[in-house]
Amino acid sequence: MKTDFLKKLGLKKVNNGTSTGLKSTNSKVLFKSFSPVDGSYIGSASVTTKKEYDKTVKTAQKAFEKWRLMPAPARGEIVRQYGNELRTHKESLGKLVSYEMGKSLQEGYGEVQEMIDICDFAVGLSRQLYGLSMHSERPMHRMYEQWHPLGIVGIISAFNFPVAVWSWNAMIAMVCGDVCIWKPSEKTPLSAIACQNILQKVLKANNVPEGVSCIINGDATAGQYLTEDKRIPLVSATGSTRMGKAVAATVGARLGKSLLELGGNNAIIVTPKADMKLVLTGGVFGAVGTAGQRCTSTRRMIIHESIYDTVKKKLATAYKQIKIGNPLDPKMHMGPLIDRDAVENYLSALIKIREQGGNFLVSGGSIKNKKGGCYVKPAIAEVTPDMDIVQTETFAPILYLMKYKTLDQAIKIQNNVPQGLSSAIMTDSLKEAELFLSVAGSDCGIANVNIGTSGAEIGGAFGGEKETGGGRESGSDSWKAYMRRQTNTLNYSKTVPLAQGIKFDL
Ligand code: UN1
Repeated sequence: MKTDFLKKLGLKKVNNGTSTGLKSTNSKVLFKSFSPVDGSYIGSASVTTKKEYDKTVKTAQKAFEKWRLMPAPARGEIVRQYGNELRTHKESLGKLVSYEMGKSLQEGYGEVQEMIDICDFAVGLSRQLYGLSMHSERPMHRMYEQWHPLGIVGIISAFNFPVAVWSWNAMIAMVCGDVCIWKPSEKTPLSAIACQNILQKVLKANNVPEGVSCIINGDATAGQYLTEDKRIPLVSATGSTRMGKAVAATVGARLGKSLLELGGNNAIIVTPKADMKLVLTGGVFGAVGTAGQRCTSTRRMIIHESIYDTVKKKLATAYKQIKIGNPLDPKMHMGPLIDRDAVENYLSALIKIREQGGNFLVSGGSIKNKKGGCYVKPAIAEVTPDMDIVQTETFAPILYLMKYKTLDQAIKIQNNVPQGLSSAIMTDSLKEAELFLSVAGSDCGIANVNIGTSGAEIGGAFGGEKETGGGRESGSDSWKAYMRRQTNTLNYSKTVPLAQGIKFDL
């Protein structure tokens, strides 16, 4: 495999994952990144020690003192330049993401495109961090609110979107005046260091302190440095529900803020009024795209009994066309899972499905003869909604099919899981669509009509309810999570009238 893209991204065989990513490291503890594509060793990153972490926080604190005083549109200018750099590096960064994480090349490029898009969004936002003004109940008083940056934002990101999800957080936080410390997944450290290398070049060229964007590397211990640290007012974490509960508990215990984007168990309801072409494209991409490793992946299809057999047949035929192999080959639809553990999880889910009475329409299983050892076949299982396995998120390409009789029943099935991220209905009926989107409809953070559950645009607020964690990132007014609101009352009269009509004369 030709890996000339590594050089273009300033990556060496051993990379310092601490602070700036540019300096050489003294750390003796390294962790290696292997590609799930062919099992090759790509490079190593150094594990951040506690001492290095503390140094990083100090660098970030110092940077914050300067960064917060820069006008927001001037901060936007830095983000604009970063967006341009990403345009230049789209090909090499997209390839690295695909090679290190295993998603298809198109999706690797797509991820970098999301980064570019969020930069554009953040640039515009840098002139729109609006606060309201209110009418005071007292004469000659003015009341308004302003938004100030929080300080250091800790960002813990997952392997499945090794670069885009960081940028949703970091680019917004940066225009808000915050500085960031990023703890990327230990499964994809090089993609993170590449982003950091590119950003550091922009910061340096503009004479902006390097601590505006820092990176630390390691396993859960490095994440814990952030969650336990009182100097980090906000920790934004993406990953499993199990991880999110630990983050929320630790950050909550010190009354810090957390922004959580956790597991999903996303369903598509297919009604008799559905356009079958949309069902197939939206459903199959949702289930097998990124090898089922998106938090928005389609895990369940809830199909009306009158069309159940037709949909089933069409899905089985569509799955026969799916090409599995090296994700850097544009002809492939699906690459490998991230690592051997993920393959084992997938295989044990298949066993549980059978044990609990599920019936395989497409049997799945691992593919042994491919290099790297992480390739699996996508599976489809017919189940009933009450089975335990249907309540759990297995981060793999397994699609569950179930039947419904009435739309109310379908909505109940869709909502009756612990997670609440994304959902969709396929229908040409306005009434069905509106009911699904109404208060009596989907309980998820994302509810779509005639598109699948995955592939959200950056312009909307991204996130979900229940065990998904309740956070909202990226577009709309998600920026408010990265700032503190200050209510100001200003008296320009010569007296001090008290609110609520209280008299207090001296
Ligand atoms: C994730 O899987 O954590 O909506 C994020 C989507 C992507 C983001 C997924 N834009 O599928």
